Amino acid sequence: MRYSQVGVALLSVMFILTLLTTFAVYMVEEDHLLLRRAQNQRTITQGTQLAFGSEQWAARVIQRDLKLSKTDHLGEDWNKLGSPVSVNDGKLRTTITDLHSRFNLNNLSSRDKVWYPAFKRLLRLLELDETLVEAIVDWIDSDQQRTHAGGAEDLEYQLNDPPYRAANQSMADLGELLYVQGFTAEIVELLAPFVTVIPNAKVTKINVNTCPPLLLQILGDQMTAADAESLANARGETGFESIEIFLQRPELAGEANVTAEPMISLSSEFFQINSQVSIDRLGLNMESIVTRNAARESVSVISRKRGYL
Ligand SMILES: [Ca+2]
Ligand SMILES: [Ca+2]
Repeated sequence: MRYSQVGVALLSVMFILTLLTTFAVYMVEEDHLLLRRAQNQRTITQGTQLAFGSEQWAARVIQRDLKLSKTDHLGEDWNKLGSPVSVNDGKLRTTITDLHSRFNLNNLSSRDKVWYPAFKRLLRLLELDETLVEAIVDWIDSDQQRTHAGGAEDLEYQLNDPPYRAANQSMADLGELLYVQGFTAEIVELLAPFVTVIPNAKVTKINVNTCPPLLLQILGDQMTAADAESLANARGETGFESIEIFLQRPELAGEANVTAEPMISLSSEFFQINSQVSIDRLGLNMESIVTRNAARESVSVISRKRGYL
């Protein structure tokens, strides 16, 4: 048995243990009245508990990963979840996404020399208007000065119907982008696979072991799609082991070597756990953002979003 298979088997055992704890709560006598309303309520509670069980389990997988490697890459156990698991009358699907595999929009709090030009490159590669970045900077920065003609502050948002104001602070959710001048649902959908919002003022780097090739291409102005593909392939099954090895790659020779350095990492701190529960007629999706502290070997939830289908 390969090591990774042993790893996955162990994860399943951990998962079952977590669920047993959850289900102990539901081993209660059947309600004789069988009121549909009570049943619905019970299904919602049970589904919610399952989602929390899934979150707890995934958090343990992320925590356990610290003991297995110093870097984070796509060949690791946390990235192997996703198969639906049958539980009692329902199904549960848990997935973990490394949020450092995306561009954190909260890095755009000013027209800096690192993230601002990199985001412009992303917009260009997606064939979007580069000045969209100006509106994000204004949305996040604390002042009321438009940074550029493409920007927008209270004065511009007050003209909308209904009028509203710029957030003037870091974003809390990707959905907020729909309020930023120039962004439409189509643009947000196009950007979504490559960007994230980590509800934290801190700048987060891009993990080059987990990000899509398009984000490798924004590391330098002269990078081509072929360079990015070649870099992604060079990660192999276990990813790059050091930043030095990565920066020495021929694809990054010259200017990209300098522009890439402040943007990249090989390990991650923020992850998103998705717990999809379907039980009875209920569909529940819970998104939890967690932060992992390597020094303390701890994982804690910083935000949760729940939606019913
Ligand atoms: Ca790891
Ligand atoms: Ca502002």
